[in-house]
Amino acid sequence: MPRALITGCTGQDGSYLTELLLSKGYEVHGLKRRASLFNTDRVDHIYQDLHEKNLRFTLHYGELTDGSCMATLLYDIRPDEVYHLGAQSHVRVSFDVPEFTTDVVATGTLRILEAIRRTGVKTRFYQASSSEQFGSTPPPQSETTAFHPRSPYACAKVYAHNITVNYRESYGMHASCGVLFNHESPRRGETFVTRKITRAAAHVKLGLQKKLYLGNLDAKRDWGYAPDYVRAMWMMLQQDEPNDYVIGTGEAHSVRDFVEAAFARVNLDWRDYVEIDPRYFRPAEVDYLLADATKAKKDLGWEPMVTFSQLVNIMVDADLAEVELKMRGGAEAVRLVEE
Ligand code: NAP
Ligand code: F7E
Repeated sequence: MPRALITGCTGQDGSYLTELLLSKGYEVHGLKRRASLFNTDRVDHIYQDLHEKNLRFTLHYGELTDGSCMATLLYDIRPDEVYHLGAQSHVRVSFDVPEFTTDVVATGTLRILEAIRRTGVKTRFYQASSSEQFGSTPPPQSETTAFHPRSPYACAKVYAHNITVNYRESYGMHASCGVLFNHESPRRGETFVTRKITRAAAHVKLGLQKKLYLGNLDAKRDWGYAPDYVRAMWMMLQQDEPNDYVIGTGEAHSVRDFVEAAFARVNLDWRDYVEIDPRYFRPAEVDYLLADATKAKKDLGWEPMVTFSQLVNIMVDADLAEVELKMRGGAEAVRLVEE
C-alpha cells in the first residue's frame, strides 16, 4: 500500500487529492493546522466512511513555519510521495501579509525539502507551483515561458519552484513542479473571485443579497475544475523521471464572462447586481493567463474533463443547494422553537 503525505490537506486541492489517493488504495497522511475553530470541513466526510470502506487516513497537526515538525513527520510517516500543497494562497492577501506569505510559501517549501534531505527518507515530491509565477509575461504560457511575478505570493512561489528544481538537480531528488493555472470547485475558498461570484448568484436568487462588489472585471484567467487538476498531480509523481508541467485548459475567460455566466445560470442579468469597489483592485494585476499544456498532454496523457460553462454550472448549482439547505435548516429551527 503506497503512503502519501499531503500538506494543505484541509484545502480545496488537498481534499480532492485525499479522495483520489484513497480511491487508489493509498494510506494518506495529511497536515492540519491548529485553529481556534474547526478547519477540517472539506475532509470531515472522509472520516464518516473510514471504517465502512476500510480507508487509511490520518490527520497530523503541523505548521509549515516549523521546520522541526516537518522533519519529525517525515521521519515518522516515511511517505512514498509528498504532495506539498500548503500555502497562504490568496494573492490579494499576500500584499497585506508579505512576510508571512514568504515564510509559509517560500521558506516553508525549503523546510520540507531540507527535511527530506536530512532525514534521508526516499520519497517523491510534488511542488504546487502556480500560473501566477508568469505574472505579466504575455500568453500563452508554457514550461519555457519566463516568470515575471506580480505579487508577494507569486514571488514566493517562484522561489519555491526554483528551490525544488535546485534540490532535484543538486541531490537527485524525484521532485516535480506542477505549474497549475486557476482551478475551482464548490470547495473553493469563499474569497476567490469565482466562488465569491457563484455564492452571490445563489444568495441574490434566493433574496438574501442585493449587491455583489467586485474589483477588476477585465482580468482573464484559464479556469479549470480542481478534481481534474489533482489527477495531474498524481500523474506527475508516477513518471519514472521528475519534471515540470503546465496544467490548464487552454481557454481563457474574463472575470466579466464568469459573472455573466453565473448569473445567467439563475436567470438573472448580472448588470443589475454587480458594483465595482476599488478596494478589490490589486497594487499590481495579472492581466491575462492562458495555459499551453501541450507537454502534459503528450507526456502524461492528461486532459481536462470539465469545460468552462460546466464549471460555472457545477459551482452555482452547489451554492444554490447549500444556501437552500441552510434556509430549510433555519426554518426548521424556528418551527421547533415555536412548537
Ligand atoms: P487553499 O484552499 O487555500 O488551501 C491551502 C492549504 O494550506 C490549507 O489546507 C491551509 O490550511 C494550508 N495552510 C496554509 N497556511 C499553512 C501553514 N502555515 N502551515 C500549514 N498549512 C497551511 O489552496 P488550494 O486552492 O487548495 O491550492 C493548493 C496549493 O496549490 C497551494 O499551494 C496554492 O498556492 C497552489 N495553487 C493553487 C491554484 C488554484 O487555482 N487553486 C493554482 C496554482 C497553485 P487551513 O485549511 O487551515 O487554512
Ligand atoms: O482572482 C480579479 C482579481 O483571487 C482572479 C489562487 O488560487 O489562482 C488564484 O489566484 C482575478 C484577479 O485568483 C475580485 O483581480 C476581481 O485578476 O480568484 P482570484 P488569483 O489571484 O488568480 C492562482 C493560479 C493561484 O496560484 C492562487 O493561489 O479576479 N477580481 N474582483 C477579484 N478577485 C477576488 N479575489 N475578489 C474580487 O472581488
